[in-house]
Amino acid sequence: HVADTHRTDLMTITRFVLNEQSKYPEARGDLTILLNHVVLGCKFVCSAVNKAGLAQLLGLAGETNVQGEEQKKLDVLSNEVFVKAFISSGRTCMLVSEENEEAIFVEPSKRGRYIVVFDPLDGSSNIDCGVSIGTIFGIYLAKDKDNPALDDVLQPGKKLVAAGYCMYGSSCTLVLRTGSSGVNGFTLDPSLGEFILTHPNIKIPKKGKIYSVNEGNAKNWDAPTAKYVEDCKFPQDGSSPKSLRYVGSMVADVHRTLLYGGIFMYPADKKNPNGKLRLLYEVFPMSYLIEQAGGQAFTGNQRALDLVPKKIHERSPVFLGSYDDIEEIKKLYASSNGNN
Ligand code: P6P
Repeated sequence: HVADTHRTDLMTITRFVLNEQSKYPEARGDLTILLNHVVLGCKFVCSAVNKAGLAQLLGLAGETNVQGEEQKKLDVLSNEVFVKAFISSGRTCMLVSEENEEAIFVEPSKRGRYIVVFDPLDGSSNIDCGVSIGTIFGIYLAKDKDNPALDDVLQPGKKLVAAGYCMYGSSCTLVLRTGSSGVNGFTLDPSLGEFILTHPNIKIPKKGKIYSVNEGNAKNWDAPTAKYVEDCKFPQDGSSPKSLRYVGSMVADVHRTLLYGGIFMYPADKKNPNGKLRLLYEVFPMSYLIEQAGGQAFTGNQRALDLVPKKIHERSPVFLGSYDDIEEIKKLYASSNGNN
């Protein structure tokens, strides 16, 4: 009976977001409209990414299309689609994209109360080999939509009102946290063109058996990170070693960590004192989701979501995942900071 109900009572992301809105009688539906435009962008990118492999075959990428236009790179195309979708929603006043050096201030006639920080196609260097890639986004509320300022977006991640990612892999999965709900996952049913709720109220396992890091940077790690990884491989307490899983595409590595547990880390190292990942539109949205799912996100010095950005493209080290696993790395940094 349950299976039938599920089949005939489809919970689409559109219905889900509307249900969320109904919990706030005073809500004007602006966030609902904005999220619908996020979903529109994700559907477009999913379709474009799935065709990417055929682009060369069909003579699309790098060639000129029928209008004689140079075929755009997927990440540029994805960025344009999201920028246009957010502006046309009429619910944003500022946008910060990984693809744009400067923040985009929306023209006054189209301004709304929200600010979107996003990476339109993270991990895009993996497209040509078919590895999963994704869109990552976070949504802030502007103080005054008619006078948006950078200060509105240089806010700690704990101020986010919503965040999520869409992973373009064997399936197209959108994971989102908005309003008072928990973390929910939706899978695109291409035959319906709808995202269907497939992972309700995701909770990350309290402890995991997987660590995820680019071991190629081991030469440059600081002592706490090196010690933590050593303990993953040669546990002191006689427990079995953890498994290493590293895709090299943040959305894929974080999605696996969220569902299976364990730890994902991009630490600082001698070459990159702030790590590699961008704070506003990679570290904050993923940390927000992991925390809301019962995990933790740590920078090596503090809770990731407490960090106050000074620049829109600044980087930050990050250790995120299962609550107990992050406790371990926090102890190692605490004792190391204590000794310094
Ligand atoms: P590395 C992809 O380029 C990316 O920005 C993230 O998606 C990913 O987690 C990281 O960089 C991988 O970096 O140095 O391990 O190749």
